[in-house]
Amino acid sequence: RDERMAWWREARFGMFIHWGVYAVPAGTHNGQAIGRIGEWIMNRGKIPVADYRAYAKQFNPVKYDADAWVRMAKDAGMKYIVITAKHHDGFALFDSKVTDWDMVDATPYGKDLIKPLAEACRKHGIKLGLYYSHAQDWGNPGGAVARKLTKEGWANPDSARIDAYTAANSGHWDPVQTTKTMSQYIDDIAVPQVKEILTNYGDIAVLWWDTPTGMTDEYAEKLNAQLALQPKIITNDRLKRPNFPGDYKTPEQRIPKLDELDGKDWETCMTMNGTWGYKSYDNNWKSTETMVRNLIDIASKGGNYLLNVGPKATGEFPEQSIKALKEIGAWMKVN
Ligand code: FUL
Repeated sequence: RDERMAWWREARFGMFIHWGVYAVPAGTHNGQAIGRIGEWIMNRGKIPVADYRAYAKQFNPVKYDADAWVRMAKDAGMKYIVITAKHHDGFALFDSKVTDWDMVDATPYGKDLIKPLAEACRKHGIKLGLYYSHAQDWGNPGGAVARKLTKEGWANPDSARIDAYTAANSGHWDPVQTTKTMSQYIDDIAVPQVKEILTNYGDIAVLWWDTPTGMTDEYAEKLNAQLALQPKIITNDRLKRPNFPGDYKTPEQRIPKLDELDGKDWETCMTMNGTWGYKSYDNNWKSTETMVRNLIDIASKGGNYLLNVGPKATGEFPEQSIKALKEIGAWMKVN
């Protein structure tokens, strides 16, 4: 394990990328601003599966330049990239043979987005990790749904009825979502897709599981077994708690205090503004100074900093992210 972890322990700094169909609505659905993090818009807005799928028809990132993305990460001093191969909306950025809810089949762009990124990472000596939402999947039948209720209710005029429905259906809001069991979803979608992402893109350095909603040890075992396809891979701690601790812990949006450290490896993931997935009107940007201070704080405590970029549907990074990456890179060069 120490051997597998060696590069990661020295890396200190990586780029998280949250990219998917949610970059199209970018925080607004039917003229209504949907609260909180952008990649949750389908759930927060209780958008029916068919309506959300319509957004994919507008996902045409013709300005996507994987090489430029990797260079921006590298110039900022980052050593690895972790991108959302599939987030909770179930949409695969890669070419998946087990569903048509993917980049190749559901969008006008029609091309795998992971492939060019894997190639660019290899070319520039940057490690590539893949985030995969293994339990939650709101777009493929049978996937789990975590409920994130708030005091004000759902951002939907019909929220009372929908609330009653989700309460009775484990968080699901569209009958299509429950046409399969979770066990079927694990066998038909999650396991084969993890196989796909660990087979088709060369070396994958990290598998970043997320939100173990509804997971059993049996499901986790099936998914975990796929890691054998990449003998050098490392994983985070989100496959299933507590029996699958993975290789490192993942404090989210926070830096552990000194007395919380227990000798285990850890990585703080953090947004540059208030959202992971792109939201057109989120201007709550951290200053570059704050981000550099965070990096110093984290590195001095022995952790890694996974700093997020939420690209637009066009394939471009937000201007503020580009600027921050440049400024962090300038600081890294003199220190
Ligand atoms: C969370 C997810 O629910 C968020 O959407 C985001 O991906 C974050 C890094 O992990 O648990």
